[in-house]
Amino acid sequence: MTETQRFRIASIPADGVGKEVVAAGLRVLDALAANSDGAFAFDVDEFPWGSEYYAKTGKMMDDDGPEQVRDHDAIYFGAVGWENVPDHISLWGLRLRLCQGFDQWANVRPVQFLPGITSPLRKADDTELDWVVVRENSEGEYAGFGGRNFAGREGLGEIATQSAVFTEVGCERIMRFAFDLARTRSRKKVSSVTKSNAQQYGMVLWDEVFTRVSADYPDVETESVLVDAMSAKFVLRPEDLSVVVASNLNADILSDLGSALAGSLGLAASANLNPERRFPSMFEPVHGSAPDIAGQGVCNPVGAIGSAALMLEHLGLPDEAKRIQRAIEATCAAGILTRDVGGTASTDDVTTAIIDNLAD
Ligand code: GGG
Repeated sequence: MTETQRFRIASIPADGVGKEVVAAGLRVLDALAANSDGAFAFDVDEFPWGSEYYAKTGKMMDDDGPEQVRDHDAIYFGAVGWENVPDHISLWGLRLRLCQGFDQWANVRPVQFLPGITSPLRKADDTELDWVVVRENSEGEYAGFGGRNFAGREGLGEIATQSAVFTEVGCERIMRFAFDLARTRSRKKVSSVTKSNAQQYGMVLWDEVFTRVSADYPDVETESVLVDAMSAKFVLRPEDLSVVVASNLNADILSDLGSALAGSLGLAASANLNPERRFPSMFEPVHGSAPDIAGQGVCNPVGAIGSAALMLEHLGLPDEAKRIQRAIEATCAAGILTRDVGGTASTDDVTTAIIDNLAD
């Protein structure tokens, strides 16, 4: 018998529904491993970081937190944000500390239209829709560059600046990532999104790098679209999209719009990748901690379970990733849905149905 391939996963459920959906995703991974005839297994270390940890320690994670998770094969993350901690402290203290510290510069966010889910988009009834938002995840508007002047000025009060940082290297690597991804898809097209008419420095650099990089991919169609026009296009001409590459903030907003069009934010999966594999990559649902429904057992686990599938693909288990994806589709098609997508099933019901459908 061949030796079992073991994967070390750092699980960080963090806040609110993050705890419920990560538990659901881990159940699915356990079920897959149990049925693998010893081919692979997951050794999961859970870290208690998040807003409750902050209430006890004054920190979102340990000072040496990144060191503690660094040797893992991947990080499985839930969601961050709770009312006891200002949002910018919780985001920068945990999620962004990991994304930026581990140079997870590519954030891949597929927008998938699943069978059995009613989209608010009329075209979703009869047009095949599926695109991927590739988010620049290391700089741009999230560079954390700026300051506040507490002295204030007569009549003006306090002053704050927040600068976006665009580097040629940062733009080029995310664009090449998007083009390489487009080459693996049936529609070979990359749409680049900026607001370069108004933001004439960083985003004009982005446009110029896009033009230069495109020349190396003559087989891939391209377009450059302003973010306001792209928001309209998500609604009006989504069939024309395949890979959409955008800066940190623009892609964050667009991917929420895409998930809402696909039926719910609860469905959307995401991968924060360090493509060079110098650091662990991190997999998490796009949604946040959803305090309004947290702890009730009703949140949608599909985004987190889809993120576990992206993690398996990254770990070199593409067939198992496809099994999870097919099980998600079968479960939705059978109408086993949580209430955000019009159903009455609980988080556990949907998770159990996905596990049952893994066998097919
Ligand atoms: N699971 C995703 C998550 O926790 N997101 C929290 C959030 O507020 N994210 C903002 C961002 O990533 O820009």
